[in-house]
Amino acid sequence: MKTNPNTKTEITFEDFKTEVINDYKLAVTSRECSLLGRREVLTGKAKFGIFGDGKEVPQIAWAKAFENGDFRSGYYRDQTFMMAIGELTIEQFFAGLYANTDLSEEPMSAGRQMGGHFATHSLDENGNWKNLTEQKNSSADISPTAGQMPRLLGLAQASKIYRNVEGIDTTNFSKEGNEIAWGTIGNASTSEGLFFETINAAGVLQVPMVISIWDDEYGISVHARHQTTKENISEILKGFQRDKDTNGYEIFRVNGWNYAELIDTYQRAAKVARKEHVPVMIHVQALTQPQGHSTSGSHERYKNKERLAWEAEYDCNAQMRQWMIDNNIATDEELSTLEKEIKKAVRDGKKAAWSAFINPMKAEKTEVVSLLESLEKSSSNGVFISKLKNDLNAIDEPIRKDILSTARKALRYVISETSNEKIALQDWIDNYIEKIQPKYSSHLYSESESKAEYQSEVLPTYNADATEVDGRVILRDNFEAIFNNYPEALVFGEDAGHIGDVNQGLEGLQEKFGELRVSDTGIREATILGQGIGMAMRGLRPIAEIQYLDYILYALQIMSDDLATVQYRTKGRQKAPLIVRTRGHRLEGIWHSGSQMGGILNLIRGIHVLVPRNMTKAAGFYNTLLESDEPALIVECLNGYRLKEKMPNNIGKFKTPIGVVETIKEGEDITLVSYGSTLRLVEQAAKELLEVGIDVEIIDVQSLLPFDLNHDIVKSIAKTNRVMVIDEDVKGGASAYILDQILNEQNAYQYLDSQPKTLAAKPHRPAYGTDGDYFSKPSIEDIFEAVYDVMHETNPNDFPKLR
Ligand SMILES: Cc1ncc(C[n+]2csc(CCOP(=O)(O)OP(=O)(O)O)c2C)c(N)n1
Ligand SMILES: [Mg+2]
Repeated sequence: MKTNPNTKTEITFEDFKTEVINDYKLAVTSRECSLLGRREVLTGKAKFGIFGDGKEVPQIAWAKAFENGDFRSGYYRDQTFMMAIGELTIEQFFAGLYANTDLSEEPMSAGRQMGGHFATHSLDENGNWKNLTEQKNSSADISPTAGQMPRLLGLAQASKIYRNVEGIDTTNFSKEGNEIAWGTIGNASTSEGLFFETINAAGVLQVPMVISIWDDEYGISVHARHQTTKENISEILKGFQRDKDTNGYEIFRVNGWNYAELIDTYQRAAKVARKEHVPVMIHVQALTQPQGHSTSGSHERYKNKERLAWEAEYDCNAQMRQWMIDNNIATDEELSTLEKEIKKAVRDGKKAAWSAFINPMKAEKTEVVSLLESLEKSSSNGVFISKLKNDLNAIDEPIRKDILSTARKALRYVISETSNEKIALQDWIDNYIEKIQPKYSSHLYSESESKAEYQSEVLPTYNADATEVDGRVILRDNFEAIFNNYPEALVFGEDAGHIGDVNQGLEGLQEKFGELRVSDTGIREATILGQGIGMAMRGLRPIAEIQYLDYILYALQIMSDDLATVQYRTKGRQKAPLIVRTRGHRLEGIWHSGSQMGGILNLIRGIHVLVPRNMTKAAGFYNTLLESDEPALIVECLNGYRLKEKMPNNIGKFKTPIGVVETIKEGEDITLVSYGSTLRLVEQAAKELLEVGIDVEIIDVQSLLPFDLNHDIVKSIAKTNRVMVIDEDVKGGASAYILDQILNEQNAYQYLDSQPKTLAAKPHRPAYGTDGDYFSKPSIEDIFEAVYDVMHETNPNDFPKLR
């Protein structure tokens, strides 16, 4: 062989040999990490292990085709690839296994994710973009199988946008759209709907996406015959193959133990995807799992002797080794020496990682032991404190739980004592929690200067003769301003392109800004969401439209598992400031007027949830979010597009602040808290209540996450001494969330003279038609009567029983 598999330029046999040997070294290093990693779990030093053994060689071939600027979206088997691109050392591998919370030791997630979940840093320590074109990039993994697929689509589509849309500053993100988004998935996970949805969408969009399927015939214990029709994913996906007349995929099939063929395949795949923006599928077959699926079980339970013998023979590292000997690249002896050296290097790396993990905690233990020693002497409960101290001291390799729980328990023995030693321990505990808690809880939201909360309000302003227009016109004109102001902004969704969305909030914008920036998509909510995540991770400002709130459930898993956790799971080193636009509430029928707000709120902590009551407020939220670096969901009122609103004269500029409530009617008797479409009913009920002498105060929450950052609601309750939360979700949903915030975060209980109430919808889905709505959701009469009842209870003389 005379060609370097990487560059295809003429090289000497010696150079070639060196490259192969280096590749083999890496394969063996990765394998040794897996073997030792399993031992660390079985001996109790780490909690769980899932490794890349049996998948080493294809990942080395892949890494050779992976260039700066490219992105990976993969899963837990990809450790060899991460090592090959220089983004995972032996020490870091073990730091991940131990859950080291120091980002400089464990750069994947600072110990937040279990080992095998990989990431690179797209942001610096201040949350600013690094130059992604000068580094190899890996979007942060998530555990749900196939959950990496929707995001992969967006990572690939970003290249298409950067190549074809003019006016975007590409400096940090793209070189003419030449970047490939590389995906990996296990054979069994291709059974997931997300896989099929993504494959189809990438074929439609023709984006530079290369998906590798690591096929080891199993998904934990379940064989391919239960997973895949014909037991062969590339066989059944043959119809996606492009031909001279149609778009589609290039599909390759290659054995995972064949080093030379793998290198050739990955080079060919890269060429097609990078240059032509054609998606590629590489079915890497005949892979193995030398240690079984994970540390949780053993594969001898479900693989027969023949299969196990075959796996031993076709182990990709073993095959590569034999191939090297057969082709005079190295002798058996030379390789054995090399393998021994690697074993030692991995052992040393493991030891270093363990010391880095445990030493800081040993020091923390010493601090507490010494504090307890002093406390024991000064306390009448010294015997008990001494026992706690000795128990802690006996733990050679303590974790933070051991240390902190001992300190906290010790404090209980000195509850009724006063001493400097007690104060010292109290201070230590407070400082420790303050220092340590963020290691586990920071970065659920952005901590950068562009945090959405920092955006201050800019009010809409009006000409004296401002006209009243349909709400959707304000939204449309505001979107037009957004696309003019932000070349990197784009919107896509079902019917969002040609007709400008089902309610015409994007009317005419495709003509003005082109099909790439204002586009129609297939009916595929999960990948619409994923498209947004991937593009946002590469510096674009996507607005992903989910046609109706009711259908967000299809995308909710990806919002919850992926989008909501991006900042958190990377400790602020990746972000996806995606805006999800949807519309809902109060129209007609079970699937066009639902309000799953409680479910949404509780599942997507990490994403802002905004519920504007009209289109001016909604437009202001879009303007706010585009100036910030965080993801958000905006729920527009489905019945508000044709309601009249005054046209502001500062379209594109006014901003609705997030986390700020608005008092829309002042009153003395009771505070009514609501949001969105329901407010219109609350306002009407308020007018009618005034007729019987009840003067309510109405607060529009506007922003459910974050919630009333200034604690204005409790100020209102301090005045009225009564509160009712009204919404159209089921009982225990959003209204319960709001009441919890008011009672537990704002301590409103101290001002209450009446029981705090919630008024919500019936537990079933809303029935069809006007009567369906009337008998399913809180009506004006329901609100009137619920409020009246509270006042009757307070003052039955002035407010005699109504019914
Ligand atoms: C949505 C979801 N369901 C189930 C699991 C549990 N699980 C983890 S890995 C796995 C098997 C995956 O098999 P495959 O895709 O073939 O990958 P392999 O581990 O064989 O490389 C399962 C069922 C999960 N992580 N996510
Ligand atoms: Mg498998």
